[in-house]
Amino acid sequence: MAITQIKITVLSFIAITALWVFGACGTPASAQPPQQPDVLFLSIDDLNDWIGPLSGHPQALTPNLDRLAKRAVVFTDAHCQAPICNPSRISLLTGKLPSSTGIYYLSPHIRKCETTRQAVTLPQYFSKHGYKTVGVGKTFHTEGPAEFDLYGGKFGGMGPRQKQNLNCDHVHPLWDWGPLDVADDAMPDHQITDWAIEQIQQPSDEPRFMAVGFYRPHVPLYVPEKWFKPFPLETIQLPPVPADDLADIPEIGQDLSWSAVAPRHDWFLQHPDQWKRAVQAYLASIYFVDHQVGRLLDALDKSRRSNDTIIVLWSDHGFHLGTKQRWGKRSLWADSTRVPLMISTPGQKQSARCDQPVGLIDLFPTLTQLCHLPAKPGLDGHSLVPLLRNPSQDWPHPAITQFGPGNTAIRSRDWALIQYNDQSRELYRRGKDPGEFKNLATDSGQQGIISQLQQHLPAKSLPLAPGSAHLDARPGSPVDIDGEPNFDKMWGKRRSK
Ligand SMILES: [Ca+2]
Ligand SMILES: [Ca+2]
Repeated sequence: MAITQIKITVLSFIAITALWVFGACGTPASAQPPQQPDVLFLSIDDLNDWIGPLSGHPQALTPNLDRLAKRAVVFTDAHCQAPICNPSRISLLTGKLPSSTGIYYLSPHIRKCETTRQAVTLPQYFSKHGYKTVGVGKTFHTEGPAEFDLYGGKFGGMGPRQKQNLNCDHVHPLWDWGPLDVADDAMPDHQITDWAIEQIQQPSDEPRFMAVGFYRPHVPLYVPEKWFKPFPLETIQLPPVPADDLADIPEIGQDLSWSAVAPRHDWFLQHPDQWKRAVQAYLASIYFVDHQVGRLLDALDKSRRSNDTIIVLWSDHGFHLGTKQRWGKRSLWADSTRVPLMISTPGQKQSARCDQPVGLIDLFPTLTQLCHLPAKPGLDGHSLVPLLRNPSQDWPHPAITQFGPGNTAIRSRDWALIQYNDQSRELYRRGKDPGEFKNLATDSGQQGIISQLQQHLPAKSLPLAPGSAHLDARPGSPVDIDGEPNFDKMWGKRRSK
């Protein structure tokens, strides 16, 4: 395409988007109230940047996310506010940073904590302002029925489970991966999609906020065998993991108790075949969930509501599959914090990319503005509407991620600062070092930039809320009820193999 053509295309896109967004947010000429769009709010659990629009893994197959990207603004530098399900979702759904609620870990849950017990969450705010709110699957970490006008259920969530691990020589009782001998319709994500499609097909007199929360690629990495076929084991490419990467990381950053419920990387180094199998199963799980997103988009387009629907797609945090010699989430590195985030506004026909750092916490004020609801006071995020209008405009806000009081990552466009609560730090030059391999924090020439980034640390940081536990404490789980991991149960018997 000639440069002039590209310019015309970009300008037309901006004009179309601006028309819609200004129309949505400006003062209409007539006294008619603006029409309120529906919202389709799609979350995918534990999905990192291994999707086509973010190019995180060369073998990822995401034709339907690619298709959504063609009618959306793709936020290429979006980050969660906590690198783990419960606090990330609470932050998004309340519009508050973990440091404002004291919820940094897997517990307490939202309605069990004084700071959030009475919080009006995003779907509740829409419900209070005339929307019908519908939810299915995992939008909140565990909550469902009380948070929506209509809640469809979890349909078995992470299941179906296997009595025996598919991987017989597997190390960890909480994690497993491999092809399941079941049809797609036995999978909870498929059933959730069926339920959501039925809802989309129902006419509604009220504008509708529908949250659909998919469970894969959360572990166990089980999906039907056909989704594994495009990823033959011998072709699997592993992510780059420099052997000496941790040599410049402060002790607290290397503390493996942070990721105690995941297998250790040492085990994968001893079993490289299993490393490939885990990557293969993660890619297969993404391919499977992408298919479910596609089924929903098909139903939306057939319903003729797509020109009146805002689509938001997000994940609650990233995921390590060996990078930084780590597995799972629970770190402040970009592998854990970077998330897919796409917003499609009604009638949008073209793709745009926004490379400014943003957070999931920005979704609350963005959606209220796009849907003509009064702005909710006291939120910690910033409406992304200016970036939807002009994706390349200046953006003064860095993305903030927190994991425990005083452990905070600040990401500006050019720099990443990880500040730990023992005053140790990491500093990365993001453009030159997107993998965050070379820690510059001790370079004397960088103290000025560190001070600048520290200006963005939250002025007030609540301590851990009562009942906080690093891990999910449930009777019978490998995590003791006081929240401490039982390492014998976790790594005892199976580790001998
Ligand atoms: Ca998650
Ligand atoms: Ca390093």
